Amino acid sequence: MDSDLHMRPGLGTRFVHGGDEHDPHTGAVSTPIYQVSTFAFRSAEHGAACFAGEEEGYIYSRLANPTVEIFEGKMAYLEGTDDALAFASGMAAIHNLICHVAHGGHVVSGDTVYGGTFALFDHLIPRLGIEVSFVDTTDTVNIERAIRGDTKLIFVETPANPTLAITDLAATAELAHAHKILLVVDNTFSTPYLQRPIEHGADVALHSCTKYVGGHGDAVSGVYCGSQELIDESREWRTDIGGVIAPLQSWLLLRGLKTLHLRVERSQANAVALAHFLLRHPKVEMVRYPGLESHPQYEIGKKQMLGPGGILSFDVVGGARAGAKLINSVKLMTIAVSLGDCATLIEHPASMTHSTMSPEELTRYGITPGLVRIAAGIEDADDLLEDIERALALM
Ligand code: LCS
Repeated sequence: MDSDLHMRPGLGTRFVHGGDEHDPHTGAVSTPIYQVSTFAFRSAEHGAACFAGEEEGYIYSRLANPTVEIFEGKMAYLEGTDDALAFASGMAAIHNLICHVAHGGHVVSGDTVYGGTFALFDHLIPRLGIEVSFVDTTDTVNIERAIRGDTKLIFVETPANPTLAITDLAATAELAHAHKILLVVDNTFSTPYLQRPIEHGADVALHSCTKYVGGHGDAVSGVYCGSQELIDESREWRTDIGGVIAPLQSWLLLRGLKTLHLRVERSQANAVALAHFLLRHPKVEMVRYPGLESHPQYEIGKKQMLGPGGILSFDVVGGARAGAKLINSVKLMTIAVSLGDCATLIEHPASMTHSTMSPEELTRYGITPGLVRIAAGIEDADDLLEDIERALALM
């Protein structure tokens, strides 16, 4: 951003201008894609000095790449952290963070998280000697009870996928710091436009950039933002484990960020319209959306989020069979997992995104058999309402 601009520009301005300067060599307005795996050294001595860390210079794109660094810098700017590190997927970001912060220790995780995160925490990470306790983080008493002497971090999704449960960030951060452990927030659903966890005391803000950051359903990637010390350590782990983001993906995400505030506003307006429509519909049993006063953590959501976001879930009268019929009956909405796309996506968590959980776990964590999740896109609200109204009329 031009240094003449005042220090705290509006949010939209931050998304358009913040963190990515015009290319200093050419003045290119769009960040160049450094589609390159390796970088030439001036001499043997120069190469040795770069490897020894005595001279600054790019070496190899698994270690660092200019396009990737610009994306990471922009995410750190938007989340308000010293630095950020980007990965080939959201799951690669979570894996890196958990392995390097929690190795040999214990993690307290929210009990409603994306099904892939649950599988990593419940099925795989314990094999590496990392224990995970799943608790309902909407009540900090549950978190406090689960903290042990070897707990290294608290991991929460807020709002959570797919129940939209909200965790009080400020209260959880206070608890984490009293025990000298990190609070990691998966901020995928909110984006740094609607919620900036660091401002509420969290230590790390993490994203599946596959969603709103990219925003066009064409890039799988992830990132996390935190202190310089943390990110420097994480970089060492990423260098040796791999899972680095590609330059082209970074460029797609930089392009996505320039319109994120507009897309999120529109997606949210569509979700608000859908939530209010579904709330009144006789064939719908329960609507879970942070923008409804009936949401159990409505007040906390209002306190820490700029708006309720673009994702909602609900139960259709008649359970799983009715949910499937509804999903099969929509015409405009696309039956697909993922979220934060321009197109509205509809899915069935119990058999799709959260099928990594057993029927008992689904019940325990409030993912009912008939739950349907809609991730609103940026179409016209009237068309989405007509689509869902027509589909519900067939039930
Ligand atoms: N965190 C959250 C909150 C997510 O929703 C997802 C993916 C991830 C992390 C993992 O990111 P990825 O590796 O896919 O980039 N959520 C998905 C979903 O709800 N439908 O499909 C993927």
